[in-house]
Amino acid sequence: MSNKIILDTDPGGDDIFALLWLQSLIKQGCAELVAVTTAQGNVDAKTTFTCASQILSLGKLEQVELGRGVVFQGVEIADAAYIHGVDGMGGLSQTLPPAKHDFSTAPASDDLIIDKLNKHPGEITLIAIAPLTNLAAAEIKSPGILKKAKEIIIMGGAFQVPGNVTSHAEFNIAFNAKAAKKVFSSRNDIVVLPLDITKQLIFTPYMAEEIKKINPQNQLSEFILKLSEFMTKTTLFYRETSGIPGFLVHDAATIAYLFYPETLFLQRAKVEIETQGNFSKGQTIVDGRHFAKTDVNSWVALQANAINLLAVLVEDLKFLLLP
Ligand SMILES: [Ca+2]
Repeated sequence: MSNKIILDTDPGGDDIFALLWLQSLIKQGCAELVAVTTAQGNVDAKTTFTCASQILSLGKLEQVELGRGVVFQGVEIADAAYIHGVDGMGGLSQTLPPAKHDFSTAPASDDLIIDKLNKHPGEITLIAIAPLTNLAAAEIKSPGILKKAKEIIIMGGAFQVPGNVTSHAEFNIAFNAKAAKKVFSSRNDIVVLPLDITKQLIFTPYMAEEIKKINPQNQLSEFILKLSEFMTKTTLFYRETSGIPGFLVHDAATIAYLFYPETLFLQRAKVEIETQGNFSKGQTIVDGRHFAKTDVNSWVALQANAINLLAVLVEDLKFLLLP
């Protein structure tokens, strides 16, 4: 039986790796992509939409419905074009087939989430690898809708490590902290993949070269290699990998949780979102003291088997490239 999935995404280099990994699992018959809902985040809503459409076309998934991101007016932090390129994919959009989906007529991402969850209550896993604006908008429009997901898996937060946009906050949460708070109060079993583990997930150009050997003539092989090289360059500049040549595939951790849970260790916790603090806005907090865990809302991954996680990612991307 395959997993029905909605991917909420703001591509983004690491989003693209999550989406390609998912495409391999679809090819293997393990997953079914019900819709992709794009979000404003790494770059603006129209650019993430176009980027996602191009990646879907590249994987011959242009029939998958694509939502346009709900625009959040109160953004206080810069987008992440400095890491991912102005097109969200290191300038490589020119090399891909044009977008097949039309932004002007596309459904809003929150409406698409509401529609799909109502049609398949309890069946769809919602994977959120972007700021949580779309999910929160869906919950505000249709209170209780997020409970109709089979499971919600989020890449976001930083608990025992520094943040990546401020000293204490991670991008997806800090971009729209109030939206994050809304989503975390929607149910008691949110799965969280924070920077604590994604900082260990360094994908290297060497891995991309190994993948390319499987089918060097395939357009996707070259795309994976070029994207890896671009992301590695910006990542080294911003010192995200302690000088190791590679880049962090944060968002891919969500796919690992769903299909290779043996690579992650999770802790039951009540995750709180700081929406006020002068210095800590967007921080994710759990109480680590030895008290009864009342009112828990999440499962948080704080340890990972990074070597095996990256190994299965590489092997699945190889499978995707097989003719
Ligand atoms: Ca993302």
